[in-house]
Amino acid sequence: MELEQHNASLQAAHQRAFSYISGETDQTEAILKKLAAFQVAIPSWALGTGGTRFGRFPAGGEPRNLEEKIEDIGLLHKLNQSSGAISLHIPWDIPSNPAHIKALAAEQGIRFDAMNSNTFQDQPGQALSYKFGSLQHVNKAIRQQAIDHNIEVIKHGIELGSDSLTVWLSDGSCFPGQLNFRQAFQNTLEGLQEIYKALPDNWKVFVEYKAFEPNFYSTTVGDWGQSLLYASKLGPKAYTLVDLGHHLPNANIEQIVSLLLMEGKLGGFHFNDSKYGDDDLTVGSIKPYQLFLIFNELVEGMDARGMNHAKDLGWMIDASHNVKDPLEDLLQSVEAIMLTYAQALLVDRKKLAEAQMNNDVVTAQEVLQQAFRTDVRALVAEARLRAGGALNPLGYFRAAKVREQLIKKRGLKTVATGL
Ligand SMILES: [Mn+2]
Repeated sequence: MELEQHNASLQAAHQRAFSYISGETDQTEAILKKLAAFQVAIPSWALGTGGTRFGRFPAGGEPRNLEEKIEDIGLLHKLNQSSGAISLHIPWDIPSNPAHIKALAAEQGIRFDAMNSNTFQDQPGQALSYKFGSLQHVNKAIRQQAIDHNIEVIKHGIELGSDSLTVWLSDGSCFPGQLNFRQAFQNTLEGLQEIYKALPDNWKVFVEYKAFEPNFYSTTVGDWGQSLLYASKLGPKAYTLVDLGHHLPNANIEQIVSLLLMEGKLGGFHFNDSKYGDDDLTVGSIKPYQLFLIFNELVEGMDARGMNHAKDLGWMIDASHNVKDPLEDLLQSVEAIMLTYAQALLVDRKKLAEAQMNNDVVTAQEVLQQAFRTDVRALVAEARLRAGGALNPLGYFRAAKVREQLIKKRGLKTVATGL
């Protein structure tokens, strides 16, 4: 089935819905422009079926190498026109021929977003073990190995045209007494300072925090306070990265986002959803209103600082799942992000500010929920259509039997690198 044919079959229904929503706002064209510019990076580890420590059930036709991962993202981007970036994980996806990989990505309209280092597991042939941490380690040689790895990741990123590094450390402790907290912090800070020195002038480093797991008593970058402390001590190229699944239950993430933006220290975002912990479920599948409140703060905070929504923060998905087709799941995640962004753009900011000034709590809630309860699907679809995408990416994916074709080409029992 051709894309044009798919779009033509849905055009009449789409036009009805689009006319309705266009009549609800005088911002239609401005919103469509912002939606078209907004791109979400797909992580190289989300293209295959994720597993748990209990099992893994491959979908079939999964990408066998970096080239095929880029092909898959190209496919997503062709359909939704909002996935024009990839976030690479090293060493799972070391480009053996960077010029070739860069050209391949450019062909598909994909750029390289933040690079991700990995000092949370030992690689085959690795000299020293990260069992008791990496940058926090009591052994200087192990800290140095972790620093060297991060510098290596920066070099790979430079070759590909990336301009940021995300550092997530699993460092921490599982039992009281295991660590001297201050020593662990100082070691980690010194390591990050060495990595920071290796950053090109136009690069950023994102310090990602996580409350717990795999360490269950303390985490050395455990919350936004600790991340902000590192980022502040490091300097202007260092920022905090918020991963939606990395908080303690019921944390007010929208408030964290608001204050980090106020301080100019919010660097990037990892989207996913969760019910219990770092569940890494499809974006918007569990708590869509929370996602809306977060986007509301993002839009308000970025506008207050005159930031470019599309370019000034790193937007990435960080999810992994066990039961869905990974590509269908990513289409759902990107769609949820675009819908929520569109809703946040619809918030009547003037009315909200007035309600806040008057302590009119009821109106403040009404303003937010008015936007949240607006069906913006036709707005997002129109932006996608104008950019050359599919009116219904998921519908097209199934109608065109994309997974079946991938299985035919790649086989049923393939496993994506890193999984
Ligand atoms: Mn993450």
